[in-house]
This record gives sequence, structure tokens and C-alpha cells, in this order.
Amino acid sequence: MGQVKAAKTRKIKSLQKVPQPDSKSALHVTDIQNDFCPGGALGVPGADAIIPIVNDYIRFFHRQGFPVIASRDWHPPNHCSFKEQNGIWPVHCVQGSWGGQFHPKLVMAPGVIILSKATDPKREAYSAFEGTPLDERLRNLGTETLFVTGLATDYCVRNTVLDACKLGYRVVVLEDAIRGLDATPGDCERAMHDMRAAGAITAKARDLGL
Ligand code: VGL
Ligand code: ZN
Repeated sequence: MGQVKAAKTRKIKSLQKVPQPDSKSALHVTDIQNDFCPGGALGVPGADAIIPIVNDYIRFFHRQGFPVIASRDWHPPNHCSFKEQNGIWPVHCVQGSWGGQFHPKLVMAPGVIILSKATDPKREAYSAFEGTPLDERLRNLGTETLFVTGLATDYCVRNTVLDACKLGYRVVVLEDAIRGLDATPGDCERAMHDMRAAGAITAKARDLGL
């Protein structure tokens, strides 16, 4: 890239304003469950490190009266994504199991809306919009901007963000509050690229004044 073009790109980046949470915003916390954390069946490396940051975001939204929604991967014991059903994953996030519970260090503010996904044994659903009333709930709340945190960057975060973009939400991916599996190295980087290409903005705590 030429020097002039590089300078222009920098300028555009620095001018791209990060939307600040307001009454038309909601925070989404994606699948921070025991099985997706180290020690769980499908542990995401470093997942526990994001939990205090996610807690900061939850507190920040809750204090201002803005909605917080937490999704959970909530599979029946015979879910099609499990290896024993010819799927690709070890058994994880089975309904009612320890692995399916939210991580004990995740501090849910009162009033957090909890949505379960991928509950149909025959269907995989990475996006928190798929087969759930998430879109309807957000529309009823008057949400225009969705801030996204959680696990895993390259699966449920990615698919949730892409669906939110398609559905017309403004989406802010809080990159200090997500982690991915990166089973194939580069998966997380590609997911970040796909989310930005779909129109999502990426931001960190300091961009929101946290
Ligand atoms: C997820 C793999 C399998 C996720 C769910 O929440 O990202 N990943 N099921
Ligand atoms: Zn799953």
C-alpha cells in the first residue's frame, strides 16, 4: 500500500466512531458456560480471562438500565453435533449438566434475559438468533445497537454477529471480551474479518470509557 493510501486508511479508522451504549442498545453475552471454559468438554483457551471483562460490561449496561441478554448452548443428550451422533464435537452443554451451567465467576445482573439455543436434537444452531426469540425480544426492547461478548469467536459469536448484521442491527463486537477455539489456526482471525466485512464494528472497554 502506498504511503498516502495508508495514511488515509489510518485516518478513516481513527474517524470511525464507536457507538456508545444508549437506551437503544443491548449487551449480548454468548455461551459463557463451563464446557466452553478450561476444564470443560470443549474448553476455549483463555476463556476464563474474559470473564472479569464481561462482568464489567454487564455491570456497565445494568447500571444504566440497558438490557443484558445471555445465551446458552443447551443441547439434548442426543444432539446431532456430538461425535457419537456423527457430529464434530465432544458431548458438551447438555441440558441440566454442570457443563451447561454458566461459569460460576460470571456475574449475572438481576433481570438478565436468558435464552437457550440448539435445543433441537436434529439441528445445529451456532447463532443465538437461530430458533430463539432473540430478534423478537430485541425488537420489543427497541434495540438498534447490539454489543456482543462471549464464546466462541469462530462459532457462536461469529454466527450471532453475522445474523445480527443481516437483521439490520448495528453491531459492536467487544474484542476484549471474546475468545475463540482456533482449532484450525487462523479461524479467529478469519471470523474477525468476516464480522467486519458484514459491517460489525470492533471496540474495547476503553472505547466505551470503561
Ligand atoms: C459452540 C461449538 C459447538 C459455541 C457451540 O458456542 O461457539 N461451539 N457448540
Ligand atoms: Zn454446541
